[in-house]
Amino acid sequence: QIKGFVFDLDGVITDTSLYHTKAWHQLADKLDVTWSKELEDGLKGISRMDSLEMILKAGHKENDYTHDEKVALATEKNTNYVNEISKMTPENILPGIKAFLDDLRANGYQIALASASKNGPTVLKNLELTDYFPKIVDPASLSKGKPDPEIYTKGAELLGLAPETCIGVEDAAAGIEAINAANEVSVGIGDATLLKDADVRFDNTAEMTLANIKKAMA
Ligand code: B16
Ligand code: MG
Repeated sequence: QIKGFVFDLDGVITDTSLYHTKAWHQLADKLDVTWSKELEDGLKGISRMDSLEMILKAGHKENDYTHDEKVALATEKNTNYVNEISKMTPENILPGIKAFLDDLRANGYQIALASASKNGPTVLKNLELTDYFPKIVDPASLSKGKPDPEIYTKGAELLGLAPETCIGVEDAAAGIEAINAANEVSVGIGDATLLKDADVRFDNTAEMTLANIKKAMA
């Protein structure tokens, strides 16, 4: 019996993953690290500092910078990202998401946000969706990022629900891994190969409806 939904933000509620990608790609170019689709997919859902490490490792440069220099590089990426999200409006909500959230509310499901992004509350505000997410896991409170289950475990805890009664929604492989390890039901949005471990998967957000989820879980 499903009672709650725990949502990823970037790539599920809105397409900020495009802005994250753009800002990291720009930094990778500056650092002379070759950009690839593999790197792009691998970065999704990964925390800011872990993302930087992943990029540096891809270029075998992880030992070339001090901790303070790494923080400065991550801050530079974030400044570019924050500039992009400052222009966001409710028009940036992905197709069907608003209707889906309304449907969840109308049917008494509880809703929480499990985004690795420290910019999550700002994005929700710009999308005018803050009211839908009374419970938000604070990414700064986490000891480990996705694919560790911690963020999804905390999401269920915030809702006061057993993990088995929660559905987690994700666009990233690392996120699906986290949901599965937290013992929640995983719903993936996107590529079938990338999200092969999702319990239920849709090509895009427009296909994610309560009826379609129930059908897929039956
Ligand atoms: P920030 P999600 C994740 O958000 C993004 O997918 C990932 O690309 C980003 O690096 C991470 O948030 C941290 O974001 O730098 O804004 O704190 O997909 O978990 O909603
Ligand atoms: Mg995501």
